[in-house]
Amino acid sequence: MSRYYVTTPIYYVNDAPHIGHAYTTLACDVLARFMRLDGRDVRFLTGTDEHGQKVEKAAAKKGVDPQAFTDEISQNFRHLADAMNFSYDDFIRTTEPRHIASCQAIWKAIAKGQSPEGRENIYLEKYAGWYAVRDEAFYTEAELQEGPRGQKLAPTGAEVEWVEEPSYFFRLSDWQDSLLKFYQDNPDFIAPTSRRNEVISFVEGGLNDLSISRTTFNWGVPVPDDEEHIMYVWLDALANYITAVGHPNDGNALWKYWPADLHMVGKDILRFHAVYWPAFLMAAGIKPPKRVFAHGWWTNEGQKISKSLGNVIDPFELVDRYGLDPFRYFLLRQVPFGNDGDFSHQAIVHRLNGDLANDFGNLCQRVLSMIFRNCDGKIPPSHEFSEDDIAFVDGIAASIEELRKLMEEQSFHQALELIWRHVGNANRYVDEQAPWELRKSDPVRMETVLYTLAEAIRNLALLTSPFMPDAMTRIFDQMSVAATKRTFTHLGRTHGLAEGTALAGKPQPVFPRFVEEEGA
Ligand code: ME8
Repeated sequence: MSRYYVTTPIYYVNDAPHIGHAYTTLACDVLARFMRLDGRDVRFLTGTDEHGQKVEKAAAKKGVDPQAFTDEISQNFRHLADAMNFSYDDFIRTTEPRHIASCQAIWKAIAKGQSPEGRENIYLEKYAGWYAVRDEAFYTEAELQEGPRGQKLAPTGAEVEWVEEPSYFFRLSDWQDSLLKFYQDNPDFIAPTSRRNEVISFVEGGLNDLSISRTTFNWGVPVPDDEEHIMYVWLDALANYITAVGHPNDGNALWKYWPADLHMVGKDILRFHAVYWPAFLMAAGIKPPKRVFAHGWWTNEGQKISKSLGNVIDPFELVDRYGLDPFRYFLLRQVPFGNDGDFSHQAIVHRLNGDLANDFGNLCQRVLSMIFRNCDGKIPPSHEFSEDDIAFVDGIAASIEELRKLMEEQSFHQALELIWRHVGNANRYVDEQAPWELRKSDPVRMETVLYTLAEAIRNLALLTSPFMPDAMTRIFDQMSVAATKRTFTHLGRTHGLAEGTALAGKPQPVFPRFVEEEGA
């Protein structure tokens, strides 16, 4: 069975989860669910990034010990995963013993190897330069900008501070050619293409060696054989992807999942994943991942989302207000994946009432109610299909080929557009065939039409279920589709609906319209 290993970034536990975290993990969840339904052996990893100065400072601000602080905040990300129905297989925390062992092992492997220029990969020096705690990143003087109060800012807008301390360095500069060759040999490694080009020109511009240890605070993984130093939080964090599949224990059965098929990240952290991470891995003698996709940024009604602006979007509230699946649908349908997107309540209501309630919801409700009323509550016999009936249902099932391609490219919005073209066809088919008229004039044909539509709905629900698993489960339940028949092998006509199967009762709308409350 072909394997599929997909990962989310591990989120900093300095703050409450917000819409951005929900978005990235949702994209991975949809991929994981799609691949499972398609018969693949899936591993889906998420978790929390718990070391570093940023987390240490957040804990100190609350007057709590960092371990107690991370224990508490990490739970909030699990709660988000539950609230969003994320089907992760493993939730890693970087403070776990398995991860500390893995970090120290990758450090040792890097230190043991040599750079392509035949030099040691890790050497001890002093770091004197700029550091942004918010980004947990080092910046050169040339990269800095002046803020409104004359202060120095990183290109991300984060405040920087001057740091001078003994530090181990990773000889990144020696890995430039190897990285460029790797990008060339693996054209799908970085997506979308515009981001790939950015990374390549950054690497072509020359790489500085990277400071990979800190000495002025303690909240991190100790450097092997030098207890004065803790590992740079990004080396620690990136290693989570191999820890979770069994590194450094070579005999671990989970290692079969490496290299990962996809690291899903936001565009803010692409450089860490597409430059530093493959260089660390190559230096440690481990294969780099197959692909990194950097998606875009959500803003709130046109404004950057930030705690100081007080416009952070709470995913728990949105799930409560609009329902889980409409929210999941909106996030992946509204914005071409890879682009930035703007959140607005108006836009989500529009999607919910249009695409979901009017288009998909109405289709199901109309058809299932007609079956319930006119066919004794049972899936009617199909009798004889017309060529159009066959083309209509087979067309839906055949779109799996195109969907596979779109999912491999992470084109979620196009995948949904494609499914919704078939939803549109199905609604047109209802109108053209007018089964309510056939009831008197040709009841046998009415049964064929309703059977065909039931099959269409079942196939549409299968294709949609990675995106909206709960709502589609409700549709399958209403139609009494056997639990074992809810995978992609059951796409197609007559592969899942037995004639004469009783519906599970009077059909209920799956996507009720959203009605704005008075004064809301
Ligand atoms: O960077 N729009 O963690 P983090 C879209 N711990 N996505 C957003 C977003 C927004 N407005 N805001 C955040 C870290 N994200 C590191 C990662 S991985 C080895 C270590 C998402 O908590 C997006 O995926 O700051 C972004 O890359 C991630 O949250 C950053 O999460």
